[in-house]
Amino acid sequence: MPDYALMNQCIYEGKAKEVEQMTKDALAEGRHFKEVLEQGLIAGMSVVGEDFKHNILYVPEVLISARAMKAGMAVLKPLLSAHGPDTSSTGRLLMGTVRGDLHDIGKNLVCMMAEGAGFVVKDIGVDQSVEKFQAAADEFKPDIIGMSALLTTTMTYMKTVIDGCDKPPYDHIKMAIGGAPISQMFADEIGADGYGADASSAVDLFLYLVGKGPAPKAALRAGVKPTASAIAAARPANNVVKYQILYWKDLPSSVKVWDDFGEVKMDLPAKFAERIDATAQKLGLTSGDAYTAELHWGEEQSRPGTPEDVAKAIVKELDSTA
Ligand code: B12
Repeated sequence: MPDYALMNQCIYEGKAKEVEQMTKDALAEGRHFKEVLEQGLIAGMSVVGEDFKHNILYVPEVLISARAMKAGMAVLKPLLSAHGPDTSSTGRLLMGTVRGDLHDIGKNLVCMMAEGAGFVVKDIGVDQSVEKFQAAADEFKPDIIGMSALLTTTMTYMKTVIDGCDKPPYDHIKMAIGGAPISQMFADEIGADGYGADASSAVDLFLYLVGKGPAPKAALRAGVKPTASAIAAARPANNVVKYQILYWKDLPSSVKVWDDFGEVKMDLPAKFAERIDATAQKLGLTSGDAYTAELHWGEEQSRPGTPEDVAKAIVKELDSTA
């Protein structure tokens, strides 16, 4: 019997090679590919999804887990496609980033998490026109079309795709949207069926749209969590926190600070992201994989104070030296 608990743990820790080997071993042992998919891969990724939802894991860690799951999926893919359209799947999701937009890290993450939840996913990539979405829908027959946009200049194109799919044979397909500049208000404005603020709310939304989950609660972006006064009172006066800075190459991007009572994550001001963007483009590290490969946490350090105060102080210091 394969050690599925260990396989789940390897996905959580992002051990791609181990996941790939364990998937191969499970099949060689004669286990059904669906069992390996559900108990080995999907179960592992769902723990990652839950921890991401509760801010225990952050985007870079989830990306690393997603890569590990992808390594296992690559082994199962030929078997999955050999069995034709999977009628027992959770649903069929067609995903793409809209025309003019090359950002795909968030989209890829949503695809991996949706696969992890049992959806059959077709990802048509970045810079996709309404005609390309329609052509892919003709062939793939999705229940949901998911669109991603990261630029205020490209998000408006989502309406073009929605309008283009508001006629037979596409009008039964649910239209979901997401990306950093997107909000529920924008989704309502352009007639989308739903919006997801992050990968785990995206999966909740997709489940709802195929009638397999409850209506998602109003999507809110995770920010600095309000700290209950009871927690503040429990902190000793000489409290010490730990912190780490997230870097892209040697460029800082965000900071996380925690103690026994809570954790805070803060992004640095927009100019830091702009600098990272410019450097990534100059170096040609623009594909999702090449870009994420450069993300890493700096060493763990400590300071006196509360997570909120220390996070604010570090952001201020980095800002003043930039
Ligand atoms: C990485 C990055 C890049 C990389 C992209 C690499 C890649 N292959 O994706 C590179 C360097 C190529 C790049 C280029 C550019 N970028 Co850029 N980039 C970013 C950056 C730093 C991070 C984006 C990201 O990956 N976030 C992490 C992912 C996981 O989050 P996410 O995409 O939001 O996805 C989550 C949710 O939104 C949701 N979601 C996403 N899609 C979907 C879909 C559905 C259906 C659902 C339900 C949910 C959902 O779930 C995801 C997972 O949790 C942001 C800054 C920032 N902090 O956001 C700027 C940023 C988006 N970029 C920006 C800009 C301006 C550009 C450039 C125009 C720069 C330039 N001057 O050339 C170019 C544009 C290229 C183009 N035509 O697209 C601006 C956008 C400003 C604006 N409001 O329009 C930002 C905000 C930086 C800034 N402050 O200036 N960029």
